[in-house]
Amino acid sequence: MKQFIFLLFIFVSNVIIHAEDGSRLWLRYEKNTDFLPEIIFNGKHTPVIETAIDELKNYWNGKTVEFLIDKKQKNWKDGFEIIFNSEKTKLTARSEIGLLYGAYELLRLQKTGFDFMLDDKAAGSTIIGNFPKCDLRILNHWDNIDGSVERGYAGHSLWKWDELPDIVSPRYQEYARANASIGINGTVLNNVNANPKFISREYLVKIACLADIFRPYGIKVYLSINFSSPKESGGLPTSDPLNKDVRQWWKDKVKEIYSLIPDFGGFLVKANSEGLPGPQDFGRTHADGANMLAEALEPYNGIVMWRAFVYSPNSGDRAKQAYEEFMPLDGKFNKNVIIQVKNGPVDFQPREPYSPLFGAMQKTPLMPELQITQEYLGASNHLVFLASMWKEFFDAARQTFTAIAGVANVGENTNWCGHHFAQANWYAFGRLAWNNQLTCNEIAEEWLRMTFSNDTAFINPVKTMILASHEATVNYMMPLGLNCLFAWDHHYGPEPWCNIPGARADWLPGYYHQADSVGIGFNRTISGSNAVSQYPYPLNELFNNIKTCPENLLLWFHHASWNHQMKSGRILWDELCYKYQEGVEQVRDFQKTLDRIENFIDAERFSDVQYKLKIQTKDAVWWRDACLLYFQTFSNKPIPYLLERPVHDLEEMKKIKLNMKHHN
Ligand code: GCW
Repeated sequence: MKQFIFLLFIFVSNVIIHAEDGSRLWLRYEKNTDFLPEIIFNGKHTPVIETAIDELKNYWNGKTVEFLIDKKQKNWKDGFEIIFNSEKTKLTARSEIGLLYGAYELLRLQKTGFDFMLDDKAAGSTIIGNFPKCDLRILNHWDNIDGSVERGYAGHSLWKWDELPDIVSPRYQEYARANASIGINGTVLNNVNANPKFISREYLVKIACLADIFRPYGIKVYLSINFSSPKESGGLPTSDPLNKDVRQWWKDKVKEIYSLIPDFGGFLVKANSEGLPGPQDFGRTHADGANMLAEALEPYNGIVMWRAFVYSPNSGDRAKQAYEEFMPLDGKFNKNVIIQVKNGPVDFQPREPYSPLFGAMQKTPLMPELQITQEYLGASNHLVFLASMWKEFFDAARQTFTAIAGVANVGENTNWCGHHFAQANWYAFGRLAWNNQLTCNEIAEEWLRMTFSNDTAFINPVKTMILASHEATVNYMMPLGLNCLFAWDHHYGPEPWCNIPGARADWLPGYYHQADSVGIGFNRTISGSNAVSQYPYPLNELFNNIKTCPENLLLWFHHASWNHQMKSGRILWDELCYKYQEGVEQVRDFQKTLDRIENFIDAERFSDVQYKLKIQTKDAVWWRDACLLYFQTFSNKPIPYLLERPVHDLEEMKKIKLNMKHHN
């Protein structure tokens, strides 16, 4: 009977259907069977070139492709130029990796239905040039030695440390391929909360094995290090960065690493942050610490990515602290140090203003750290297209970057990211790291075409949905500049009331929302913490003035009265209620959108996403009710009568204790 249904299915659909578990990501090319295109290359056949040739031989449906290397095109970086005409396609790059990226571009264009002959008819050929804006496009894995992933929602780590180097999972290569296809060229394999063991010989051998697999895809390996490694694992009495023996220890360690991984990228360091060791433990500065490592790495062209995510409970407004700590060090770092700064001044919240360090540190290269994993955006349950949030950052920070990092959202789940649509965030990170001038619209459309269908009846509504999804989430979680209303231990659901006796104030929601009978929000104006003055003119004045402060950041910068007049004509309290309600309604609309396109996608992915949207809608209602009912205890105002009534009870919601395992 089963067989009969199966045959009937094939007969009716007339196509062979793959298992649609999401494992193929956006790389859903059909393999050439009858005919293999000719790929011409007269230069040296390196592993990267071989990858490029294989990809086109297997998946390019067009005629001959000729590869050319033109070393003179210095400013092309890793980019390429494609000249297409009816006879053959010429792909030129400055280096071998540019050819690989060009090969992926050809496949992308083919898959998304690009008309290669468009210009050809008129001008004889179509020319496409594509050059990256940024050199280092790096994923940061927060993967631990025991296989868990900090803030990971797609299962365990991809890296099987117990098996390596003897057993090599096929997913290592698939991972490298997926990254290369979107221009990512580096990966930090382990958590910034780093176990010193990662740089032991035992682990370096395993890491070298991964580096070998990634190399033909142009991906370099980097490691997070623990600042007290010399003491923890080197047997030295100290890890003081100015101590001669400590410096020598790092030099020897770096030498050992390069003997195993000749193209090793460098170190990522979280130091003197959230209890981790660092140079300040020895009365030294972040620059002293970073420069010691930089000196050891310099002979091999390695770099140090030193994180600026530092704050302490006794140093005033948390949003100001990274700036205060790092600005005085501007110009004091060695040239192979890059300061890695989270996009916002606090911590990957659903919406933050950009970190004022960007643009301010003029003598030190900075790289933004974006979070692809949805620590504060519904984990792998909520559909949130993060490109919208990142574009907001790029537009505001107005700086060119030589490097950019994204905290990865991949794990061993079959579909890699836990939610089919979370794959779009991995994709978007790569594309924006390559060129942050791309629009959300372009990226969303590209991804949808690659991952699902070229049918505009599918693309248009789904694109509208994903482009609205970040704002929708901000609306039902933390509108108007609110932030950090999360539950203490999982950062998934709401706990604006959370108050753990003895806990650090800056780890509790009340520190951020400051709700009282007068109003709500953190006063960061010149009459408050004065964080506004870390921004350049005229932004500082714009943020400082409640009349000109953008309303989507109002409560980030102001403690506004419940009766504050909003641009809509409503008072703040009512506006807050409307925003939460809007978020709920938006997600309900997403459910409708999805149901309408059911016939355009496979049943498996459809039902997975449908299921997740149900969770998201329930969660949106939970967020709305929790926040509004709690804040209502301060505002003492009714929820506007035109709006839906809460369906939860505040006291009941306070009892909810989530076991995050159910949300992975
Ligand atoms: O947002 C916080 C996270 C921590 C993380 C830290 C950081 C890796 O809750 O899990 O630790 O930021 O970025 O260092």
